[in-house]
Amino acid sequence: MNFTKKLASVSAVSLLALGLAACGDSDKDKGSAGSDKSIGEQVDYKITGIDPGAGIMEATERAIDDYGLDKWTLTSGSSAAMTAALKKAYDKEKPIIITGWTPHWMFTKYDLKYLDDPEGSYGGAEEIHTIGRLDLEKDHPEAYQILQNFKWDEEDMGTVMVDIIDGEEAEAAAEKWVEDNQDKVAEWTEGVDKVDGEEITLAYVAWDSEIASTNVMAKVLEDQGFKVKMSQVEAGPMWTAVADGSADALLAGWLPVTHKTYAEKYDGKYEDLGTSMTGVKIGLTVPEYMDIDSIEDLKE
Ligand code: PBE
Repeated sequence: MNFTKKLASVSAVSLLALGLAACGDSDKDKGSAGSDKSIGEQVDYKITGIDPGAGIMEATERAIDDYGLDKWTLTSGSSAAMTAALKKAYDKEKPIIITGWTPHWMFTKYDLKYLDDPEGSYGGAEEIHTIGRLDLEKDHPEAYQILQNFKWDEEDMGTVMVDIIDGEEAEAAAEKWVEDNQDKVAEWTEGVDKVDGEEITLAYVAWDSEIASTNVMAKVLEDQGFKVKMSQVEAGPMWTAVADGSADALLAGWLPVTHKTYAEKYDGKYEDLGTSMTGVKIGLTVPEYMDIDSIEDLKE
């Protein structure tokens, strides 16, 4: 916590203390630090989610079940709406519970923590897989090779994401990362022939992490001579597009848990081209200033 923030919370506490002294009895409606309301009451038993097709939404419904959170609801919207709600709550140090994942710039910009998940509703360490359509190797061997070689880490993706949230266009942020990381790109493209305008379609969802990865790969493939189309869709249609061959690949295959339902539904209709990142994670996320540590604490 930085000094200004500390000052702000100190003064909030003393104002609250003054208020209590003036009222002479405890005020149960404060709904923030110092409140004796349960976390559920403070946030109206609401978990702020993202687009309905996201795997983290399915995992959260599972968590609601696994932990017996009968009074709780998961609201859906978009990742942009969720991070806007987070900013609004965070700026006022209000309680909020969101569906978070890493890598994501929100963990860079705010002090956040995952709630412990002793039931394992969200799985453990996840990986991001690159998923190609059947026959991609035959039709576009050069793209196939590059997609198979694609590997980067949390810091790489974080750099692109933070540039975007700080106001850079996604394409420009990706271009900058590619320029600054020619050694990594060279590993992906080593020994791969250039092509002349072959068309490649990458399907993706407007999740911050996938906006970053898809723009970077689009730039790398373009530099290789491909004409790349980025097709922004919802999660279900993204998997369908690769399974029915209308898209060539997706970079957003979070497995083994997050996209398990999609991966099983389309089993045999795609090729797993490998892992681009390991040690990624999804889970319920709250600001550090909230006084809870585990999903179990939501039962109270
Ligand atoms: N995410 C980001 C996605 C996968 C990538 C965690 C929001 C999901 O939940 O499906």
